Amino acid sequence: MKRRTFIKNTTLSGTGIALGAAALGCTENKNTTTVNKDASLPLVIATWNVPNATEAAWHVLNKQGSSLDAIEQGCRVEEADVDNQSVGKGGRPDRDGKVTLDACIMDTAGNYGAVVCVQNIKHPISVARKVMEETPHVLMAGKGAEQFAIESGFKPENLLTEASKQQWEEWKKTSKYEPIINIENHDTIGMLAIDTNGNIAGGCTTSGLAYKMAGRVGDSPIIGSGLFIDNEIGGATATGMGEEVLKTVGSFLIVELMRQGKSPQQACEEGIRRIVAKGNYDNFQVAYIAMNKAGATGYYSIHPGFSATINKNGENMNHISNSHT
Ligand code: SD4
Repeated sequence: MKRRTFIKNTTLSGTGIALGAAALGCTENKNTTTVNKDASLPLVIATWNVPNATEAAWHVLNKQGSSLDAIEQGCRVEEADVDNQSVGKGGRPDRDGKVTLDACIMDTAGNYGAVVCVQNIKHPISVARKVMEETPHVLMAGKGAEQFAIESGFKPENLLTEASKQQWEEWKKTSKYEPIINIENHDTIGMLAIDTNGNIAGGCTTSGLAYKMAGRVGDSPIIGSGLFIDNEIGGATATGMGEEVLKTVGSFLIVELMRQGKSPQQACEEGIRRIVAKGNYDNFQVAYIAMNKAGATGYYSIHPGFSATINKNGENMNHISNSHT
């Protein structure tokens, strides 16, 4: 029998109540529920505890900005934060000591741009947006992506901080290739935003699995896996062991499940179920967040320890996720 633990949400009522309220177009206000048609818009949700990122996104949304601008601004906050060792500058390197970044973005029209394995550029989310908006392509890799970024005005810089370098050197002493997500490597930011016009965009940015093999790319920059947006239905994004998300095309699956009538929460749970159904999930973590056109949200993970940050009405709330185990 699988153990199923329900952890109380830190701030809001239980997920079911939250979803029920959102489905009704209501706001939750501590102990009361008030009917208010557009109360849930605008709104931003991101993986992990990233209040600075969701706040930056909220500021864009609150000024009637687009969900796409909100996503870019929100993701940039984590990319610039050297204390977040899973994203941007300060990210943990691959096993050769190189920081290689992956990011993607999707707009409300279903356009997509991404960069994979790009070095020396702190803001891959912005390069991904440029790929989407200024090239005929959708996905650029490695040196070519870096060259495109530099030609577009991005300043190359060393992304390996002293802290990440020292940890990598420590790791090299044993050289045990055992990257376990959620213990040594989390905080990849996946973000979904819905603006006042009800349009949804999303982004995902990461330095990937710590001490990965050179050239390894996970789910985060891959359309349908680390992120998928269908502005008619909603969006989903992932964090955790990218290989498992890729094999189940997790984010696309979740959006399609919402199209078939599942709530964001139900869809995230089914996305996780597809992974755990294969067995052998003890040593890795995967988590999803999702949002639908009504501004209802969902989040779910394989193991405890995952949380999602939601900024609604300018107020950040970190929600401890329920999980399969
Ligand atoms: C990857 N999904 O590269 C990313 C890693 C991650 O929190 O999400 N870390 O597989």
